[in-house]
Amino acid sequence: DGTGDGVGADSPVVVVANRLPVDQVTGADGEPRWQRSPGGLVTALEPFVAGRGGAWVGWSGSAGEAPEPFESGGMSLIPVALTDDEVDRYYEGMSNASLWPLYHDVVEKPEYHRNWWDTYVQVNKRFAQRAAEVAAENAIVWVHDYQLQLVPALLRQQRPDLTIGFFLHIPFPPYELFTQLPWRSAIVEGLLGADLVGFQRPAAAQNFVQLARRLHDLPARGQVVEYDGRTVAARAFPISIDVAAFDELARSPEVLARAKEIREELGSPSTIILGVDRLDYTKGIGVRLEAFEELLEDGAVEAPDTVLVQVATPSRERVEHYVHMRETIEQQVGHINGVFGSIAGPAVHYFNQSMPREELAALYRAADVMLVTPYRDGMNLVAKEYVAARGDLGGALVLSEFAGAAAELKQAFLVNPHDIAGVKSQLLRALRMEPAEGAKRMRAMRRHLFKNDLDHWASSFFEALRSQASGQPTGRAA
Ligand code: GDG
Repeated sequence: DGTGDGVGADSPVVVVANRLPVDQVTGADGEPRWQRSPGGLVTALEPFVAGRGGAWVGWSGSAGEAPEPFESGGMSLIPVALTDDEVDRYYEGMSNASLWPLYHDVVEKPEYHRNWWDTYVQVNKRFAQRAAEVAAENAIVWVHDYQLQLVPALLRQQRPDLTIGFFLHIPFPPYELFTQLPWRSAIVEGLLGADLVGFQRPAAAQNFVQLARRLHDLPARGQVVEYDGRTVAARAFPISIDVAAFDELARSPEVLARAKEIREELGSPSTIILGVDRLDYTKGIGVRLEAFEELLEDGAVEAPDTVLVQVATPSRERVEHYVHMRETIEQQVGHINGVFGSIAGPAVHYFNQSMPREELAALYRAADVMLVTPYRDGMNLVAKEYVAARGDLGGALVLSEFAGAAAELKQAFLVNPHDIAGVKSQLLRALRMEPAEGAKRMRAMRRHLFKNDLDHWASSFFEALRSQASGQPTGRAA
């Protein structure tokens, strides 16, 4: 790369994430085969990984023996095996019933179990071991998310030649909450193994630096912590979507025709309100139902002239918190429809199903108001997809201040999801807004998104990682 630091634009890259970028499906012949997962993350990272001996280390998604490594899309995919017990304790337990609720401001009470933690350590070691085995000399390793926070330090112990980046997709809590965690020091030390720790928001990066200072007494200048004779940078890299691709999908004749058809199939209501989320307690689905119900009660809106369509994609169905929340939501929907539905149709159209991307795009295009009301969310890509889908400059976005996306989509109708009165009044404003005003807001948000797409996110992270690594006092050998 000309700088002689060995960390160049063409350094081999290894991605380490809980899941591989492919899903195992059963082909028409009944044989299992691999299919690329739909997520935008894969598309964004592929150019950095593929074609330079790059690899992706991750779990296949089913318990039991790991398949042999294989090539796909120019990358070597390296499956990591998890037993049934490990899925229970590392994935559903420690990751999704301890860390997930803790990092989302204890919206639900996190559970802490020593055997979950022991398994988390054991699985993190396995991921680090596999990454250490496959990474070429001086390679760049990019570790993802809360399931693998110990990997950076474990990897550095074995492979000091590597440049290590970490990105956390979910929020990072303040000192006062984080320090609940019985294994708080181990997690911070795990992350400090990286050269660069990336977060969705600047506040999360600050929380991390503060923890390093207060918990570990480490010197820090601005966003850079000194640790173990190196420096560790903490910075925000707000993630995005492939905006152009989503825009194009939402303009396709098929999607436009389907959007029209959706409105007709709903009984041609004058107003469609939409929610799309994984069925997760952080997403504030109940808040939306409550606000909508009160507006119906107040007579401010009427069903089925105004309907709420809620897609709640099944998620983490074996974790107890999720079982409860689903029951509560379904009861709420049943109640609203019982009271406000009619023979002409329900007030709330609820789907506990996963839908094709094209169908989501058509729903975005059909929706007059998009409701995104998480209590806490790292970013929230649904809000960005809605804006990307509205090339017609129609529609309005109601967005929680507690989603990372709120820092960027400033022309949305921002709400505090804990304040039902506020959600109701913002929803009414969005419903009653003049089209010209809506177009102005949408245009501004789209302008921001087109400049800040997923490629921009991935390349800013890599650029910052390279520059951080080449500035290390130890100097990575060329
Ligand atoms: C985590 C963080 C952060 C949803 N239902 C269906 C479906 N989806 C797609 C959406 C969107 C994605 O799933 C959800 O992304 P979000 O960002 O909204 O939320 P999380 O899953 O919680 O993601 C979050 C993200 O990581 C990235 O860093 O933004 O804060 O929590 O793309 O469209 N897709 C399809 N069918 C569905 O039924 N095809």
